[in-house]
Parts: sequence; structure tokens; C-alpha cells
Amino acid sequence: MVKRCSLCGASAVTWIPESKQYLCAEHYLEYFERRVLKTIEKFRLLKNVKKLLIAVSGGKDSTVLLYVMHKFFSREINLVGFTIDLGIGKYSRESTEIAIRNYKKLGIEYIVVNLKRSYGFDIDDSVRFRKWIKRPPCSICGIVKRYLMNKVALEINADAIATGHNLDDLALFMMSALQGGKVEELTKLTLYNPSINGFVAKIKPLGLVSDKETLLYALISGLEFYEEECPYAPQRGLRTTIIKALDVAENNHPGFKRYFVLNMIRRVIPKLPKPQGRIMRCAICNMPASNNVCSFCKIRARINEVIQKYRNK
Ligand code: Q46
Ligand code: ZN
Ligand code: ZN
Repeated sequence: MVKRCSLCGASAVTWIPESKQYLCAEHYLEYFERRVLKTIEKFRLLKNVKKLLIAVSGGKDSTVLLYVMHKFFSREINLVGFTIDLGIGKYSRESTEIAIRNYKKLGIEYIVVNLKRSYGFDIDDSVRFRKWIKRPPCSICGIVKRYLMNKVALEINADAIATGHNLDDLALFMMSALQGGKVEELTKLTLYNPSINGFVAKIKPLGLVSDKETLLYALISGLEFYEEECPYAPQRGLRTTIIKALDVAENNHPGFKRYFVLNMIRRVIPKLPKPQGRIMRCAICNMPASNNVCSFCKIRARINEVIQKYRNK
């Protein structure tokens, strides 16, 4: 039997277990946008933001973020897209091309940094020379993304950086941080991280919509996004177990992830001690750092050194 939209009777595309509603395509788009706009309003994510850097990988989350921000805020906020070509073979080539096509389609100003061209190494190098670098690609990739996002945001005087992290990402990060007792990491897992010690403020407008909801929004809206996963994404281990456990909890108790994340953001994280960062400047690049030399410059120097030494091995 064809299910009907609980609001208008048209044929339904989805069921929202939390509100026990079937929704048609049109009402689903409205529902999703309302959720994102409510998050932005409730958590005052765009307060005093006149220029916003939007980090776009070309995947579904950041593409939806770009599209929604453009649809609702392009008249009042100067939006600038930002993409890093990380040098992960076909994954980076194609996702970067898609990001650029979307910027052009929407008429959004954008910046693309090619890691290899600008800094002499890329993520594939870190894998090729892993034996000597001894660090997983995702850890290097995380340092690169955080550093370049902040650097570019400072250079263009952006008031904040928006990232496409969704509810599932936040629930996973929170569970992992809790499990590992990483209190300092937990304090950063909010929807709004204020500007502190030379780091530009960060916002997560999709932080209360799930992975599935974001995918459905992208599909119904006909957005072009890169569908394949990064080849270095971990396939096993604790991370995967936590994802599965969270999915079981969500299936048995619809809304579990949303309540968990909201309770963490509202009740738990504000009670944690604030990180006591000092303002330091990296001796090499002069960017804000927690040590004499920032993590990016350290890893850049190490990988370039290894490339020089072992390139023919
Ligand atoms: S891009 Fe980078 Fe992810 Fe690929 S290397 Fe890991 S962190 S998995 S979001
Ligand atoms: Zn409807
Ligand atoms: Zn540095």
C-alpha cells in the first residue's frame, strides 16, 4: 500500500519515527530545512557573522550545508566556499571537481588549496611513506584540515567556519571521547565553538540532523555530491563498533542520538572545565599554536624530509 504524507496526502517518501509522520518530498525538504534553521537560531550560530567560510569536501554533508546556507543566507552573509585537494587519488580529484561545480552553479566565491602544490606533500605520500612517518593518514589529514581551514579563514577575515558534521558524527565523536576519557576533546564537541586564542569560531549547522536525513535531502534536491567513501576511512575497530551500537540504540529508541547529543551539549559539556590554552605563535608559520612549532609545520617538515630521503626506495 502506498503510504501518504501525514500533512498533505501526497505519496510519502519517508517516515519520521520521532514525530510519527509520513512525509512527501516537498514536506520532507521543509522539515529538514526547518530543523537546520532552528538549530542555527536556537544556538545563535550566525550571531555577528558577516563573512562565513564553508568547508566543502564535495561529499553529501558539506554539499547540503553549502546549498542550505546559500538558499537562506546568501543575501545577508558573504559566503566563501573552501576545499582542500588532499591528494587522495581519484577520491580527491573527483570530489574537488564536484565541489567546484557546485560553487559555480550557485555562484559562490570559493578557494581551493592543493596540498601537494602548496606544501610539497599530500595524504597519499603519508601512506606511501607510512613506514617512516608512523602516523595514520586520518590523523595527518585532521591536522591538515584544521590548520588550513583556520589559516584561510584568518586570511580572508571570516567571522566563522562552517563544517558539515552531522548528528551521527557528533554522537560518534562524543561516545569515543567519553570512552577514551578525553575531556578536552569533549569540550570542543558543541555546535558553536567561539573564537579563542587566534582560532576562528567554528559552527556545525547540520549537527542535529542525521546522516540518513542529510542523504535524503541531497537526493530529493537533486544535488550533485561525491558518493564514494575515502579509501583510508577506517573499516574496522572501535569506531565501527560504536557506530553500530548507536544505530541499535536509535532503532530501538527513535530520537536516541538527538537526545544524547543535545543532553551532552546542554547539560554535560558546559559543566566541564574550559581548556586553558595559551596564545602562542608557530616559529615557522606564525599561525596560532599550542607549542613552539605548530602540528602542521611539524608534520609537513617530517613528511618532506622522508620524501627526500626515501623517494627512490
Ligand atoms: S578524508 Fe582524511 Fe577522512 Fe580520508 S584520510 Fe581519513 S580523515 S577518511 S573524513
Ligand atoms: Zn506532503
Ligand atoms: Zn606552523
